[in-house]
Amino acid sequence: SWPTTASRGMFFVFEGLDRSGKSTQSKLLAKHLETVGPVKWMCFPNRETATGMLIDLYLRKKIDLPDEAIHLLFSANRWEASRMIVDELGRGTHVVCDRYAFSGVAYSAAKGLDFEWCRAPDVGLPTPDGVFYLHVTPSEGAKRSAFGDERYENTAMQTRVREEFKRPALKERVAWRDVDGSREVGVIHDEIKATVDAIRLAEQENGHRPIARLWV
Ligand code: NYM
Ligand code: MG
Repeated sequence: SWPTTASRGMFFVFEGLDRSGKSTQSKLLAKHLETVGPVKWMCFPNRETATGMLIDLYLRKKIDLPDEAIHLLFSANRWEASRMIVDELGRGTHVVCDRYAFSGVAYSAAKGLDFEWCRAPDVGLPTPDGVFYLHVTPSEGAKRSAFGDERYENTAMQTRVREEFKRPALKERVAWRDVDGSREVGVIHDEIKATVDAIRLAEQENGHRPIARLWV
């Protein structure tokens, strides 16, 4: 595990398909946590960094890359930020993240890459204290605004990604929570807020556990 101080920030991740409400909910949680202390909101891919610029070109179909190569770039994009995440948590800042390694594995495995091969490069990243998986039924998803025209934003791909997100190996030693994302924004937020506050209280009472490494 990573070295940490006695009191650290908590690390929460939002996962789900495109259009599942991750951005909305992660920003609402960040706003809620700001009432108790400093918060850092982040998203993956972070398109601003060196690897992120290539990822952005790939997603916008400006460049082509082998499935394996883009998979490793997505993972590298997280490793670029890993030290910063650990440092922020150590400083007592809560970190809220829109997508993480779980998207990395689910989207690449959905293209046919071997699941364990996909998981390997992300092994050892800082583990979140809670993952909220926002799930929407295909029929609810269809009611939402149309997909954009980035890579992966089509029904066939989303259907395959949904299946990959169900794999138990993705959730091994991970505080994973399925959240019904078909409901109203405020209802979903209230449920997540209650869960997060319970996790924070338990940590305060039992003492903070060190930041574990993912899938180790
Ligand atoms: N995506 C995201 C991956 O394929 N692998 C990853 O590791 C991550 C973090 O990028 N369709 C895909 C999922 C999305 C796309 O993300 C861009 P967003 O959150 O839609 O901007
Ligand atoms: Mg998207």
